[in-house]
Amino acid sequence: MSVKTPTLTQLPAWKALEDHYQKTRNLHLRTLFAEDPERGKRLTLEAEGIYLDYSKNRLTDETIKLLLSLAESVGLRERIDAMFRGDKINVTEKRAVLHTALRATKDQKIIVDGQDVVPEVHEVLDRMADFSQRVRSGEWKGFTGKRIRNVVNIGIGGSDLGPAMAYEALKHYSDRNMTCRFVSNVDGTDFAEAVIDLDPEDTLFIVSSKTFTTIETLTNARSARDWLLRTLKDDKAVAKHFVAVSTNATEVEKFGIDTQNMFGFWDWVGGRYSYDSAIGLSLMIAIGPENFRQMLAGFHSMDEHFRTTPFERNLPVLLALIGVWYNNFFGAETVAILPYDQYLNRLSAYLQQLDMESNGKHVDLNGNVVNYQTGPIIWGQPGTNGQHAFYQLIHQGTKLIPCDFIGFCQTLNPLKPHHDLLMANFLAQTEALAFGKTSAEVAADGVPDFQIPHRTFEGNHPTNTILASRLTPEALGKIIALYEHKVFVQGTIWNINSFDQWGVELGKVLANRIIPELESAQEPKLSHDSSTNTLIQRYRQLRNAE
Ligand code: G6Q
Repeated sequence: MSVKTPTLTQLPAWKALEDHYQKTRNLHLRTLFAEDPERGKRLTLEAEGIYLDYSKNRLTDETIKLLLSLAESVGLRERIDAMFRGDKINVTEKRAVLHTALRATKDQKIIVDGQDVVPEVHEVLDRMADFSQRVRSGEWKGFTGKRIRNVVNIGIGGSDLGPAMAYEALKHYSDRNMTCRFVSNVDGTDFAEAVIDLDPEDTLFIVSSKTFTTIETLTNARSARDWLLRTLKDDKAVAKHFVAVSTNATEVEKFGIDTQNMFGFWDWVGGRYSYDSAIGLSLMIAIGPENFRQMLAGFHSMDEHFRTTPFERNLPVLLALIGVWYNNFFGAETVAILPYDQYLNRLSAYLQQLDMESNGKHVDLNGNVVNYQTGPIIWGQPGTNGQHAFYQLIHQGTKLIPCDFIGFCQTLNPLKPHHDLLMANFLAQTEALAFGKTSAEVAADGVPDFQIPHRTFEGNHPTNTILASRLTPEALGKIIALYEHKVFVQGTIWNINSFDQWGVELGKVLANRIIPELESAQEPKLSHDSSTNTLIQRYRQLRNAE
């Protein structure tokens, strides 16, 4: 790990960007487009079937040049090589970061602690494929001999959001004779509603937990076991209705799941980077092994693009640099992810974890508190729904919100005239955000004077447009890898560890002190602050009230 001295904000490349920002901050996209009629063609990039139009950003060729030189001066090339090589770049946990190995081809060699991990990855994938086929074909039967019709993944965070997002995204490719559900919240409502109409005899639970110690997941898994045994009344049924995905065989066994029915992964796969490992088992059962492999091929092609392409033509690098430009120079605090595809309705929730858990850090790799902004707040919803809700603030509020618009040229549900309407909105929004509507234009429409300021649109709101042909498993893999690497590039620039999550670990222990205080029959002796004490007492008094 190279220690960066001087710190980021003292680098000449950073200072040059600061100067450049002062000179260009008021440039309007209207001017930039007027001055360069080719801008919308020029500031684009196509790779691996993904087209990125970054022309509607508040930047010039000089901005890109300076951002690229920032990437060079923080040693990005060296960090990319270190990650792909399996160096232990997750320094606080002393781990390699090798989600890219999960989609490596059989002929690759990736050595961790003296061992090539690629054969193990493929062995697990083959076992997953075999199991998925047996479930899908009906060969794997429930305890009473019925074929499995329902798959319920129990997991949380990285062991939930990925498969849940991808299942929704690839529902078109799923076996519609099966249902697939995801239970994550420790709120019993989540479990209760997920199984309300299911029959235990044809339901398979996949307990997904890297550590197999996460309280939410284990509580849900125990409730699932009770629910199953209430009907099937024989402990032996568990083996037919429960499988586990974990790195912790001891805990899996303790829970009562046969380790024969356990699918492993490795400590070099972070939770939020894990859905293309065995954590994706529910997804593989839903869409089938072949589609899952297509998705991995998509991931891999974006990995190779990222690893080998010069930075100026490198999709994740460019997206990351543009993000840094707004985050660190314009002071933008959030980024909106706006997919124009209903199947991607969980994408922003997924990217929220990927980005915010990775880059929500305030100390650098050397443990020093940073004096610059790190990861942005990620949020969003599919268009066109968001247009009828929060776009108002993006168009006319006081905040700068860079947006990623993601769309597809072909629909999977060709129901005329929907797709053209959807895409007309997709295109119209980025156009309106960039160019707005001047007061003169509003007046020319005959709008009464008192309304003119209210109906004027400043414009100059930056967007990236990401366009692909069709939402296939492969395209999904490419899009997710694009964002994974974008997050990594930004983390590299900010010199932070994008691969630990001590804030999440804290959450896992915080409640432990209060649980016995809520559960005890005796009035507990409380020693929290006065607010927490009073709330605990109030909860204890009211929870059983009529
Ligand atoms: C992801 C995080 C976190 C984790 C969950 C579930 O990067 O570490 O979201 O995935 O807390 O953890 P387990 O898989 O160990 O249950």
